Amino acid sequence: MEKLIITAAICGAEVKKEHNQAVPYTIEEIAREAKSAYDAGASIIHLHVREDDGTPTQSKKRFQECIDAIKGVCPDVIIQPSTGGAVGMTDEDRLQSIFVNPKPEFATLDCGSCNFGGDEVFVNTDNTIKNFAQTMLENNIKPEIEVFDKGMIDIAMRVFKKRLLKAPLHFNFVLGVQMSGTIRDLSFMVDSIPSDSTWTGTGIGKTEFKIAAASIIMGGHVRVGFEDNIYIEKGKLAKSNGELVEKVVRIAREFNREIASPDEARKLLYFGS
Ligand code: KMH
Ligand code: ZN
Repeated sequence: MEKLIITAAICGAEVKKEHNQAVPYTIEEIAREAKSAYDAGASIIHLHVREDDGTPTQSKKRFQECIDAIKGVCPDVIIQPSTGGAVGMTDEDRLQSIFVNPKPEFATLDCGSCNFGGDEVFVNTDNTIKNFAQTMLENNIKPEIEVFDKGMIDIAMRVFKKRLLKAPLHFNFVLGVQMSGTIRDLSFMVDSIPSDSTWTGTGIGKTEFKIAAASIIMGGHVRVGFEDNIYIEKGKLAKSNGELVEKVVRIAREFNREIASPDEARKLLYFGS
């Protein structure tokens, strides 16, 4: 089987220090958490940024500062800025994260709207998706298609048919937000994408390591991190993103999946093609 690409979603926009003290807010904390994940085996950092008080922001300046700090401690890591940001942000704000210098190699493209708990709805209209896809295409940024339920694959395929996405596509299946975190749902997603695609499995909350293990066995790639889950095991907070990545590496070893370096991940994901 191919080497395993591990993405670390180190920060997110929703989780707070009140949930786990190690959640990073400052530039130094973001760099510390990125390095812990990279040292443990992550080749991709999925990046949200915060103000020092923890407020989520899509400020280009803050992204630039955080990216420069991460590159200072792990120069070859792939940085994947979020264009999802936080619920309620405008499209214009959300897209600021990709206008850093140099342009990122990779960024998220959320391909539909979904419920985000309580009264929150994460809105991605068809026009938003097309606009974001076109902007990424024009700037030579590979999109990671974020899929919170099956309809989002169908939306992505319609955008693909309009030539706003280039094959081979890369999908990230996020289970446990809208669709449930079951192996049945993961299998259905995997069976629903073009056969030349690559994919990552992300389980939210207590489904994180179940979805990680299933993705490892099924030949996909894995995302873990504080954005998705703050526990290393039931009732025990993770000390760092690195600790979460280490656990994935241990599971992967049991199934003979070697871990991809950032350059190997670039090839496996067909960057530049
Ligand atoms: N924070 C969520 C509202 C992404 O990064 O593209 C959106 C999100 C998806 O996390
Ligand atoms: Zn995110």
